[in-house]
Amino acid sequence: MFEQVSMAPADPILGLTDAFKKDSREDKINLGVGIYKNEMGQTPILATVKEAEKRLLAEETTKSYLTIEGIAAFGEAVQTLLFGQDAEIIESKRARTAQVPGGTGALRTGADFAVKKLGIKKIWVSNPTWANHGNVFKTSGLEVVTYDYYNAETKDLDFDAMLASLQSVEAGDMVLFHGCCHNPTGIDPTQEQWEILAKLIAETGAIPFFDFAYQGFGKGVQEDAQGLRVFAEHNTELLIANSFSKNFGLYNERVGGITLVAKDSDIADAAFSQIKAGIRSNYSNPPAHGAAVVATILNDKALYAQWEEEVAVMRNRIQEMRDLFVATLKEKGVEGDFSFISRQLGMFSFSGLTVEQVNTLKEEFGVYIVGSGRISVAGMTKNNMQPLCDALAKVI
Ligand code: PLP
Ligand code: TYF
Repeated sequence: MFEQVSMAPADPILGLTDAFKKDSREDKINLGVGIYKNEMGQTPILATVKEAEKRLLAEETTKSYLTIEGIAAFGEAVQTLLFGQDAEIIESKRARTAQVPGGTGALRTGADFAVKKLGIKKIWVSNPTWANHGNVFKTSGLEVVTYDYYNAETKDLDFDAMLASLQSVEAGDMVLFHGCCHNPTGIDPTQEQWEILAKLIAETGAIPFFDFAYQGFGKGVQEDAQGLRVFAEHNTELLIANSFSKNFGLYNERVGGITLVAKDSDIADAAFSQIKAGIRSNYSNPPAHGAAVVATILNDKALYAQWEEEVAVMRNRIQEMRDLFVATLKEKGVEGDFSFISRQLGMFSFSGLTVEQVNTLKEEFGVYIVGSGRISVAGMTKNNMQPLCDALAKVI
């Protein structure tokens, strides 16, 4: 029967990585996939992760199954990271967290729950958004519609247009927000804008779903949670999909959390039992190693402090590359104001490059950028900055 099946389209981002690997040019530059690279162009293992792994190797006594929801200390640590120390949500036991395989696993688990147990039919996502959002939500059975987000002219958030499209949200819909470091634009709402959005969504009776894949990459671990925390003040029900792929560099360990917040603890228990039932019928229970590493670090005062430093190093290096990129383009006399790149947050910048320019960069200069013009700033280094900006000077 398999001969009836046609070839699936390549993932636009992962397909680019494949093409990059096949490129034999030595001076090729990969600004495609959102993976952090250090000044040497490497994606290193964090020192805190190495230390936690050393401890786990010495102390682990069993490889027996975890529970469906995973390591309890992991779930508690996730909630503290999301809502803050001593948050009301935690004190009143209104949140439940399941350890899941990555942010993607969290999105899928949340979407399955929304469709099967809440009867939700439609999810609103920003235009543009991460390419995989549509895949995940459609596979869960949701209709995916978009709200306006980006103003290509001002290279900023089009907040008025965003509010105007969100006027059409109805009770029983779900609305996805990027907790911070919006992928692909690098543009987040301000504190005041989060307030307005939080109140608006509360009035609609829709469920807010936060995708939180870059906590710590924007302004800081606590600062980046402000939008979510404002939403939690105005909305008694929430779903949050968080990923530890980037901020712990645990990409291939597949570590994330799905957290639900309910009106009270009893409602949370019943709702969470259905999330667990969904997991049971999907992959039964999560892999242990990555989450054990995260729990070890987040629950140890010294390791936590060191981890925050390590996240700050990654965040600051990206910001430094943003500023250097803007300065180098100017130095080379490239026309236009690129200062918006310094203002954007997280791994990505929406460059405004056209598909033709992106193609020329790849074919003639070995510079790999996603077709949308999204640049992974995390792939820039002091070493590749000159050739990168020379190439850009030629195509712009
Ligand atoms: N959400 C967004 C916005 C992302 O950019 C990513 C990864 O790049 C994810 C979710 C998925 O994260 P994970 O790799 O943990 O599945
Ligand atoms: O660069 C991005 O936006 C992501 C990266 O399983 C990514 O698509 C790659 C593989 C994966 C999840 C995310």
